[in-house]
Amino acid sequence: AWRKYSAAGFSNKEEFEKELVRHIETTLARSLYNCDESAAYSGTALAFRDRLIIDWNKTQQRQTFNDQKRVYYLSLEFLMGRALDNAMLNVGQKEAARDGLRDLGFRIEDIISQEHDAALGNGGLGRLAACLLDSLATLNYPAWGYGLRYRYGIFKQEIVNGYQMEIPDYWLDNNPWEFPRHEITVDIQFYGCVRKYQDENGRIVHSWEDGEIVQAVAYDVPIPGYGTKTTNNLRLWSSKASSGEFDFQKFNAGDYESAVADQQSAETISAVLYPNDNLERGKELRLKQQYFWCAASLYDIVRRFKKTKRAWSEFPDQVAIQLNDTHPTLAIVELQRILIDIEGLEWDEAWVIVTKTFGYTNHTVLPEALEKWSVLLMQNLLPRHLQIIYDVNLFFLQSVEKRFPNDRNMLARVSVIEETHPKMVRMAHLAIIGSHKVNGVAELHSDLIKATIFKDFVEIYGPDRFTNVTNGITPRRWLHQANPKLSALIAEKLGGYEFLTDLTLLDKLEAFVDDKAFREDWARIKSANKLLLARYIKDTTGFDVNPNALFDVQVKRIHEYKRQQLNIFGVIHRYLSIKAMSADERKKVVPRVSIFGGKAAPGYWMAKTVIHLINNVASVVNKDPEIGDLLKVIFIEDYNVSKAEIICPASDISEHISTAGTEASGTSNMKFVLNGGLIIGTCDGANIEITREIGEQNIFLFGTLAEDVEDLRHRHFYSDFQLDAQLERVFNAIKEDMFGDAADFAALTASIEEHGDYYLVSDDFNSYVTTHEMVDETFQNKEKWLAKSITSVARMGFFSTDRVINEYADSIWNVEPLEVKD
Ligand code: 26Q
Repeated sequence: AWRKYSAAGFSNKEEFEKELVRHIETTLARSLYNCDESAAYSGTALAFRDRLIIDWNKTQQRQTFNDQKRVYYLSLEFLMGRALDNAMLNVGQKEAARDGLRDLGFRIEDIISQEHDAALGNGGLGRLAACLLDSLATLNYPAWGYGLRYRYGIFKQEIVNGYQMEIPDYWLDNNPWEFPRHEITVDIQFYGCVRKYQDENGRIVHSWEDGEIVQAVAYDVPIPGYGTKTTNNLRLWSSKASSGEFDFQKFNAGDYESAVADQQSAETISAVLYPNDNLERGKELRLKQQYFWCAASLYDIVRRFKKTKRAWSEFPDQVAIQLNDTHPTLAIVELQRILIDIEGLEWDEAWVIVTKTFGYTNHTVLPEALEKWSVLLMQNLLPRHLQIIYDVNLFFLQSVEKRFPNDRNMLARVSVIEETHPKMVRMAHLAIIGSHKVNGVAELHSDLIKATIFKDFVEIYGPDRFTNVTNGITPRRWLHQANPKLSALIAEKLGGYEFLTDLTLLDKLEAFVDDKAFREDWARIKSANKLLLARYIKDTTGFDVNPNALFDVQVKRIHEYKRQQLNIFGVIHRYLSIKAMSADERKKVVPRVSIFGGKAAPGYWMAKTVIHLINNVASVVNKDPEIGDLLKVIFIEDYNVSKAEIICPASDISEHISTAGTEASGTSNMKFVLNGGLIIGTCDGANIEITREIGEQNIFLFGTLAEDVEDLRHRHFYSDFQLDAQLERVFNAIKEDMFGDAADFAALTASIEEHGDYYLVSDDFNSYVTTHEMVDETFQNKEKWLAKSITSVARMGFFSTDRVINEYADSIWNVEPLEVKD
């Protein structure tokens, strides 16, 4: 009986309650009589954690025993959001918990919302990593994530007088989801120098000596799959002063400050997530973070491999490492260093192993986001790695020269070293040379990188090294968890929840598009979700919004290329138009709520200006008595994963309006469509494939095509720039101080009127406004709108990360699933 109890945890309401009470009274040392929501959250989390641990141990044992190839996903960001709801749904005990909590007088939703988001990421790239982990576990792949355990995640955003303020996100206090592994540590070296000598066998040896040592400590997070025992591991490294680093000599001599300073400098490495999204700034601490995490992860992976006692040549048969963008590129260099300097392999033998092991995913074409590190910085911090980079580059350039003799320009273009002042290491080039596959994240994006930034490499390696894996999202979090009502309705129609693990089954919904009762249910669910968001808006901003209005949403990081400025200019245009109308004309206006959310990188002035403008427009429009319900503008503070779970199910239309060719994929577009929202978008990133899947009659596309962007930019500079006439009216209103001091927004309007309109806001403004008129018109026809919504959801099967993971597994990793049995 004891075995059963401890191995099963709980499997019904009564057993859950028993566990909950046990944890509250003993683990938390609280009395049931003063158990608040926070204690109920902790008790529930601990009860579910016990469940996960059992499956987690089983999974790890089975994976070790079975000894087949594993995947390691290296990402500096994992934007996980909350874990409890996900754990409850994945082990299938949410109803037991709901009933048990109700018996104690709690609503499960209130308990779930006690949890602090795990926000170890900026945006799309970090959230993609989280969705991929969910699918890896659900599909039973033996896979580990490796990342950094930041003490501070992405900052919390507050809006004060219309301006963004950044508040530190300290999130680690009583986090039940992480397990410190104080026994799993790795010493990581920085600085120092390289000594070269001949050993007794006459072999040249490079020895990296006299550096500083920082300790990496492992913290493990269980990643449960949905409806499976497989519970994978996410290992996050935390930095700590190595015991040698705390200088007792200094301490005893009374030099406390300096003794503590060394320790603090070590702990700074994993202290904070860099809050830039799609922008790189060559800061030494960032490079330290990258090496610290790559070296610790590789040491761990190599240690695991060595236990199997296999020949080194088998390493790529046991290990696949995927690089989430170029941030972990040093892992390539570190593996080569381990193999040649420590394990004594020959260069060529080692390099074959390295390239077979790594795959690299590119997430951007924006030049300002391509990682470059100054050679001097690299030489100082990682002297041996720089030597290896130079050797990799030398052998690479020699091979290129053989194939393309006398093409010095080609050599300069593809070199890992950019010969500027100062010289720079181009991380993307290193990542391509050191990997067997390079992939983009949507078809257009993969084509663009082949045609532009990586064109020479396609010539050198042939097209086979480059491939596409279009992004997806996990339907567990983004449909079932975020929108339980819609998920239940779909399950009712399809006869069960199989669609959650085979999203293509959604296509069976098309048979019900004309089913009247079904359509009513569908519409009712959207209304209910809008009501929840309206309530959230009321609670957090104080504004009343009409839940029957068209909810128009743009939530994502604030960036010029994503063009929130186009959206807010469109809102101003709408406002001016309504102001100019007669009372009769106003009766025909479709009421709208324009909802914005997103963070600006703290140093990104233009993005902060856009936030300021949105908030100022909101405060003018929302209190204009002439406007009433016809238009409301809402900025939702501190947009994050858990807020996305409220917002996505409540949108009628969402905006994915990047300048064509700039958004690699976008993934929120998928979240909105999967939740029955329509989208307005440009022909960019995954919008194109969404259109292919759902049909062009079900999406509102507008704007310049990617192939025409360069030409237009050129013309802005070399022929007279003509501001769009309607946009000019908008600018005039801004300049007349209608939304506060015009000087605050001068840089924003000038970037368009005077500095070449790089993002083509003026070029696209007319078609944007016209397309929104079509949105209004379509929205008035409720039946037509509903049909589009249902049909689109039915056709979204392609965009599950389950499909994405199977593509990576087959075409890049060559790994097989491994089921975990009792
Ligand atoms: C690099 C160097 C130094 C500091 C920061 C960075 C850095 C950090 C984050 C560079 C880029 C990022 C994030 C990029 C990102 O989120 N890209 C998005 O990836 C999504 C998943 O593939 C795509 O859907 C989005 O289109 C893409 O913008």
